[in-house]
Amino acid sequence: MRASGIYLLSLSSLVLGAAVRRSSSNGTGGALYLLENNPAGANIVSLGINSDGTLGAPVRTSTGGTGLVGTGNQGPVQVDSLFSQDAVHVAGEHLFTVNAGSSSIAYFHIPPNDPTHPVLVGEPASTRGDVPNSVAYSPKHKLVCATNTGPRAGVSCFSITENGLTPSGAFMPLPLNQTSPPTGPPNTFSDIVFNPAQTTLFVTLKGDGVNPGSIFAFPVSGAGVVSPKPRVSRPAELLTDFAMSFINDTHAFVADPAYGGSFVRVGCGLDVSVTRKVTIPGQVAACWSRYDARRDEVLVFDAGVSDITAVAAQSGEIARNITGVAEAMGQFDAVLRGDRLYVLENAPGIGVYALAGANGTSILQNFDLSAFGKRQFFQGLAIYPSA
Ligand SMILES: *[C@@H]1O[C@H](CO)[C@@H](O)[C@H](O)[C@H]1NC(C)=O
Ligand SMILES: *[C@@H]1O[C@H](CO)[C@@H](O)[C@H](O)[C@H]1NC(C)=O
Ligand SMILES: *[C@@H]1O[C@H](CO)[C@@H](O)[C@H](O)[C@H]1NC(C)=O
Ligand SMILES: *[C@@H]1O[C@H](CO)[C@@H](O)[C@H](O)[C@H]1NC(C)=O
Ligand SMILES: CC(=O)N[C@H]1CO[C@H](CO)[C@@H](O)[C@@H]1O
Repeated sequence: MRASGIYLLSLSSLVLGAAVRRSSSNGTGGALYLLENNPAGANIVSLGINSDGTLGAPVRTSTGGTGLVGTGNQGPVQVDSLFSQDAVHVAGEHLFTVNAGSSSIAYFHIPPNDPTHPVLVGEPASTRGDVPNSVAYSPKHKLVCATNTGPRAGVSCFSITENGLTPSGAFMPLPLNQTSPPTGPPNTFSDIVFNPAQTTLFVTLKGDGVNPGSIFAFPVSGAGVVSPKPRVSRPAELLTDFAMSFINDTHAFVADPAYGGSFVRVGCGLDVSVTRKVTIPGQVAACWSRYDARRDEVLVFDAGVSDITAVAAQSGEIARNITGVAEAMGQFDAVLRGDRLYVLENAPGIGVYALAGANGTSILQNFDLSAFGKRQFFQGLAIYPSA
């Protein structure tokens, strides 16, 4: 009697929950996600996307863990709390993010008919390292890997299962002398990415302010096993190796807030060398980048400049300036889908751009998040569907 009463109660709350959910996601263009890296409890913030690309109201979903804010010259940093790109990653109906404070990776399933309510799959999995700050996924190998930029520094990988994440291989330590919270941005990992063929896993490490940074290239076997012995490259031109964006399997762009960024070539031995240094005039901190395959351009986002720089991938020349939202005061993590570009701003907001149209590039929306949450905790940007 009692048990069936509880059953009825939970059934009615389920039905109610479903009704509320349906009415809150009227957009038909999927969802945009960012991490709220809050030490008191981290969340994925989901914004529904309307068919024209504009954003709807933000919704929080707990990551089942806690965030952590890095330390700068003047105490806890106010923006880019993880010193990274790719704190949130979406592939197919999978979403992955980092719990920097609880040193775990959260894996969500995105319901296609309700993408603003991603559902945790199992419990977040311990990284066996400290302070995970960037995450990558290989669909081919069903493998998730993350950088840990705290005292136990290195890379951890997991296989995805119906019940959550299970460790794949041992923790792979990398030489980094850090604390928790980490002190940065110098001397922290920035980005982790698979090359397009998913045969190699790359990690970027910023230099310490005196010496160049490093790029670690871990070979991935056909069976999806990541070799714990990376090839390490330290090209003299790369000082503050930040976001790494692949153009194809042998060429990538590495953003460098010391001057703009560099095009690099990956050799047969996985050695990484600079083919062209791109100095961006007026740059302040060019940390984030994305490759736009439609226009064969790399877009570079600067924490201190509202305009976005487009660099032609073929020639390596700066192609154009994209006028950014004036109130943005800088551009951070970004994600592209077709002709739509979404950028997390230095200000508490997200800029939505149309990259092609009758009048060229235009600003579609400046979505204000100031009433929603604290800018300090916003990190990463990902989109569903991703193409
Ligand atoms: C690590 O960093 C601390 C603090 O900067 C320093 O005292 C220590 O000597 C470093 N250890 C190594 C092995 O470099
Ligand atoms: C990869 O991209 C570079 C830079 O745009 C280009 O020069 C090269 O031809 C490309 N390689 C292949 C195999 O497409
Ligand atoms: C981009 O625009 C800004 C502001 O108009 C200007 O200062 C800068 O020189 C431009 N950069 C390029 C590469 O055209
Ligand atoms: C292009 O600009 C014209 C003139 O400012 C405006 O009337 C028109 O709506 C714009 N079209 C698009 C697609 O933005
Ligand atoms: C994606 C999204 O939420 N779109 C719209 C849903 O409906 C509300 C209220 O009408 C709009 O404000 C959103 O933009």
